[in-house]
Amino acid sequence: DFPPSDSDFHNFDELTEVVDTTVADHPDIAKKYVIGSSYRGRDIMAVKISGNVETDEDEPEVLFTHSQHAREHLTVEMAVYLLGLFTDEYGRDREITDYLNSREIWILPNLNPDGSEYDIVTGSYRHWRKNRQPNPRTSAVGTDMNRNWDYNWGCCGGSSGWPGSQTYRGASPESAPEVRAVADFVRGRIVNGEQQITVAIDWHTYSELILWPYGYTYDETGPGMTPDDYNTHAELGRLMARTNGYTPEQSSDLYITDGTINDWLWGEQRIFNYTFEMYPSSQSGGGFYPPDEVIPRETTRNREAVMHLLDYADCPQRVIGKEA
Ligand code: 0X9
Ligand code: CA
Ligand code: CA
Ligand code: ZN
Repeated sequence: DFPPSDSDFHNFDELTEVVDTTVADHPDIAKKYVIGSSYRGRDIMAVKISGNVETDEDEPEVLFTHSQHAREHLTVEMAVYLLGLFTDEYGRDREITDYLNSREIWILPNLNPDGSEYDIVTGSYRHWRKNRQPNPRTSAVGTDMNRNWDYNWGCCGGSSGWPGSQTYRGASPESAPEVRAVADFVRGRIVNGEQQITVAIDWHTYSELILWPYGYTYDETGPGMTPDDYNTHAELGRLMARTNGYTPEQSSDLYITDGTINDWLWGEQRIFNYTFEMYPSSQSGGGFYPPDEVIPRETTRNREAVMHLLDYADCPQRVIGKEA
């Protein structure tokens, strides 16, 4: 489990309990789905939150994915925070009530439960990043899920073909069962030929950044990314960054990656999307392991950014004064 001094963090059983309690207490607006299993058989959960949650209404859908990387435990706390925020404030906070009555929100609170548990099971942190899928003909375990997505997979020197690497891209795109489950879920949100999800955030730590695609190239525009697409990403990214003090930039300004969820969500699904790298800004704030005392402050810090994302879900291009 987590060390006693960090007991406010939720391990996977505790997260599951939060999800189950949340949907039990708010059955009209919150519903749990199990969209697949991890390599070791743990549930990949999705929670839908919306007015009339039982009905698939024709409302823009918003996706939050958390914890692709095992050691980035603060992102699970961000999911716990959002679950509580949306359900507790529905019918109380006017803005949240209006958003939940006009959008359908999907929170996937832990994409990599095997990795999360492996990281904490000894009681001391192991700095684990990847999933826990074995690789044939080597003792090196794990695929970096955020290099395993099926868009320009392994194209550009932004991942490794060596199983021992922290950024091992896997044997083939979607070879990680967790990535495959989430990709199938997102593809499943195509209704009558139209992707229902319009905007998304994939939560990571750390560095306090808001990143937008593409990550595989330094170019701003390219195949499938017009100047309007780029400027929409950039303007909404900057708008959100003004509320939380993170630094907004294109993903590749940090470093080149290939096979990330960001590039796939845009390149294949045309979902406007961001990587949020949460607290701290640098190693001195605790790196991947900040103390649990910071959880309330550093999750609440992203409330207004999330509200902006929900606001623009009906038409992200509105942020640059265009109607799509
Ligand atoms: O490398 C990653 O997958 C992300 N950073 S992390 O430290 N959380 O591992 C960043 C992904 C965003 N894409 C690029 N930076 N190109
Ligand atoms: Ca609804
Ligand atoms: Ca819908
Ligand atoms: Zn990460």
